[in-house]
Amino acid sequence: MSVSVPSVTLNNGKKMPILGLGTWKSKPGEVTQAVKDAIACGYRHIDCALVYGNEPEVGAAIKAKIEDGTVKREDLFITSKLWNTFHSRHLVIPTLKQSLANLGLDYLDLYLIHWPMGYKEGGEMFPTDSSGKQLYSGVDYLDAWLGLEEALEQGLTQSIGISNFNKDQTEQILANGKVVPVTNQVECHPYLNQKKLIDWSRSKNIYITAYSPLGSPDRPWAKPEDAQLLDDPKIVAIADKYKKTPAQILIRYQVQRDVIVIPKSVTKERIESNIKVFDFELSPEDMKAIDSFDCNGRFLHLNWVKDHKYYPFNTEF
Ligand code: NAP
Ligand code: SBI
Repeated sequence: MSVSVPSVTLNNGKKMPILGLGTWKSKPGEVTQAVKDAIACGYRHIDCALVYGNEPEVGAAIKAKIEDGTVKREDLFITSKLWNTFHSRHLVIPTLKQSLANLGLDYLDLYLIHWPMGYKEGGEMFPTDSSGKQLYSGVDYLDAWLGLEEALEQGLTQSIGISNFNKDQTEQILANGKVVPVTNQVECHPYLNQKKLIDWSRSKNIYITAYSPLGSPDRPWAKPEDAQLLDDPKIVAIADKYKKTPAQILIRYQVQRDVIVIPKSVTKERIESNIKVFDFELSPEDMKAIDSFDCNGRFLHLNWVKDHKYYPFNTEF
């Protein structure tokens, strides 16, 4: 049975499915089947990025599901992201075209600046010095934004947006760009519910997209002693009450607060259950209870680059 996922209307009038499939850490050997399974059960929105190193394998699944008649290109919403080593304005369109070639597409639905921080350009995606420290570029994210605006004008992408930008950085884009970003994709789950950023972004007609909505348990730097959102007894108790899984509660929480959400899985049963969140409603009391779990619990703090002048997480929100 295929689920019909509702869409939100972005500030440019385009529609975006409120639930999509994440693909970071999805191995090239697993992601083609995962995306095929996702499209078969109703996902129409896939979140990709050049730096994930698996766009060709995501593209193979898209091609297969178009060829077998399950979907048409226009039914799908495909996002990719500009990596930190390509922020110079002249690099934006060639880099976007690389993602298009990888994915086998002639346009993206959404292109995001992946992070406000620029890394040293012209070499590897994670350039380091001899001690392993990340090497930065001084390139301003506004430069990258002007490149995204050009890509939009050329029809290479239907919409443009940002990711991991704080309020002040977003204000810089609003003050200096011509186009208002449609979304800011940020970490968001009950331990870091982003209420202030959501409320402020809403006032500017910018949707928040919640990444790592399950707490990113497969993040490479996770330690066994770290808190596990999916195992939180308070989440498990709510799940039991609704006869749903903890993941379904975490996904429904975002949908119900009008936040776009992109859980990742390569497991067919999980892909299928994670989309079944449109047949129940959390009570206002349970939404409030989940809101109260906020504890500034950021899993993707990237504190190894916290001395970058554009590191986004040194401000209140
Ligand atoms: P996530 O979606 O919070 O968690 C993914 C993990 O949860 C995987 O280990 C997955 O396992 C597991 N999982 C999925 N469904 C489950 C279920 N029903 N029950 C139990 N475990 C389940 O983490 P994420 O990958 O960090 O975030 C989601 C997506 O957001 C990414 O894939 C990426 O597309 C995007 N993202 C963007 C940024 C950014 O900087 N813009 C940063 C992080 C993430 P299996 O896969 O083994 O099933
Ligand atoms: C990567 F491909 C490699 C490392 C890494 O760490 C930070 C989080 C991130 C990212 O920048 N976007 C993601 O989805 N994950 C990532 C990606």
